[in-house]
Amino acid sequence: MTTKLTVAQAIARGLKRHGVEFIFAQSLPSAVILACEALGIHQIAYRQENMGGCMADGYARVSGKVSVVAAQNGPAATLLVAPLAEAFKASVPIVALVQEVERNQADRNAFQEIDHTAVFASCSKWTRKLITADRVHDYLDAAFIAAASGRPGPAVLLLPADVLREEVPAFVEPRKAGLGYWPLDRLQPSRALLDEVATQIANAEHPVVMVGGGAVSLQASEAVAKLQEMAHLPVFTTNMGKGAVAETHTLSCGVLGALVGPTALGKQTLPIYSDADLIVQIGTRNNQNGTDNWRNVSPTAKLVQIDIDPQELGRNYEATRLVGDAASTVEALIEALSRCDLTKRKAQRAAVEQRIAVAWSAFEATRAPLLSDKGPLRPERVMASLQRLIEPEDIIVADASYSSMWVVGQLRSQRAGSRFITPRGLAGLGWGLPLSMGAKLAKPQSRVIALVGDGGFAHSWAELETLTRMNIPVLVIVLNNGILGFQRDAETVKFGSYTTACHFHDVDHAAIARACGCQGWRVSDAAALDGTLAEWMHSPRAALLEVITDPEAHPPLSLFAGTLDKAEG
Ligand SMILES: Cc1ncc(C[n+]2csc(CCOP(=O)(O)OP(=O)(O)O)c2C)c(N)n1
Ligand SMILES: [Mg+2]
Repeated sequence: MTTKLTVAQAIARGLKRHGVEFIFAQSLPSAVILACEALGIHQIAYRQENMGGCMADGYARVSGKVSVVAAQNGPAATLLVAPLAEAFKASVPIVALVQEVERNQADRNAFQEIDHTAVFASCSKWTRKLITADRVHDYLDAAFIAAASGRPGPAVLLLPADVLREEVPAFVEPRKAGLGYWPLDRLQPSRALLDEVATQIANAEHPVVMVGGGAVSLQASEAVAKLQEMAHLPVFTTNMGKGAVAETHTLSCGVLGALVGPTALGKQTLPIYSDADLIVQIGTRNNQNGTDNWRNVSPTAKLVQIDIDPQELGRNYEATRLVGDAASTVEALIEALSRCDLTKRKAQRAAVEQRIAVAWSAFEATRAPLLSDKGPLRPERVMASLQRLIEPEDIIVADASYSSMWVVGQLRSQRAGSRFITPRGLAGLGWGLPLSMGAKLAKPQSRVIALVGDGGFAHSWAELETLTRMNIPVLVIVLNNGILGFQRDAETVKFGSYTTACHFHDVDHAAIARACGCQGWRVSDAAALDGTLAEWMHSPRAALLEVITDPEAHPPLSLFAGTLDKAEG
């Protein structure tokens, strides 16, 4: 039996075949969204494309599925550039379905016509236009394959409005495979290479592991946790890798990146990393922030890099190349290690654990004064309140700027695979709220909390209405210090002065939330903070908690060494 389908309907069916449950959109391309809704694919109707793309990002990061965002041609399409750029840099698979002008209107100055291929060239792995109805399945599947295979990232499928209305010819066979998950292929290096690396790990004097954002899926986290335990290896993570292991494990050294100032954990743990003669890196790009300006990696250390992207291997340091997906490569490495004599590792374990325990205690001691109940509240105090209340299944999301640093530097992950989501691909402001919305849709049973600065949050206020309308019960904690904190501080240390942009008029964020139908509270003292947070944890709903925080507080970034952070003790 053949049912005649339009291209738009065929696309909706294709999305269903790939397991798509949500499409982040604002009604456009209308034929596609109507067809999706008719098939039970829920439209998460964003207020602005920037945010919609970022919701799709959060959804893909947490669900392990390829997410789908859709937009109109022209101005709407250009607003997708920023979130796709974040996803491109952070390796998150998103399929963007973008309407294109009708074929016979191309290059005639049609309304809202722009060269989309050029627009998306810098921020997608793949951008193509569907130009005939008979190729619809080929192109839709190609988009999913581009997004989810190899190093994941965004793929853009351009859909001319007239093609969407055409019927798919009867001779076109429907496809059957579901391609909506990632990584699509589980590649592994050769056994010989894995055996060689396992022997190096067994015999090294002081091996360590550094885990990045490429290893935060549940499967990869479980594998890394197993590697840590069976081979007795100290494990660090990058900002994006936070949560890959339990930071309460005796061999966990927490996050190491640019947070190495006086009150940072990194100040205490950096020597453990610098002393390494062998560093096993899993899914990390050795980027600027992750390595503190490429300073943390000892020049004498040997590197082994596990990465799905062959071009990341050896980019900044020479490394033994283990090309493969994090989960299956680490699992294969564990197998190779089980064939090795690990006596040396076992013998060193107690001393390594002791060194790590001393580092954590020193960190706790140096930050203790910052956790005071006295106002104005420090963000560290807010994080301490959160730490007391969160459970391992909760998902913590941060906006760019200091919020990301408070989350990665102050919270302690309680289990392998717990999720801390930071927009460290490009660190664009405004991503905290939409990332948290995508995360909540992906894992509705988890409580989701977004920590945002007042500057960054102003990019996303409008989506508070989406929270209410779509019933997405996340908590947004706004750290209101009244300033563009990082901007002010970075300019101060670089120029001795800062521009007039840095101070804001007083904004009542709680009132904005209430106006959009969310709960909204504003607190400035410790008791109210703790009480309100506990109340929300007990009964999570779409809400905003605005905390008035100390504008003098800054996280202990290396950038401030010797200036804002004076003589280091
Ligand atoms: C889209 C975007 N615009 C500008 C910047 C540059 N920038 C980085 S941090 C920052 C200040 C952020 O202030 P706020 O969100 O209030 O956080 P705070 O540092 O005060 O905690 C700015 C302007 C950016 N990262 N992204
Ligand atoms: Mg601020």
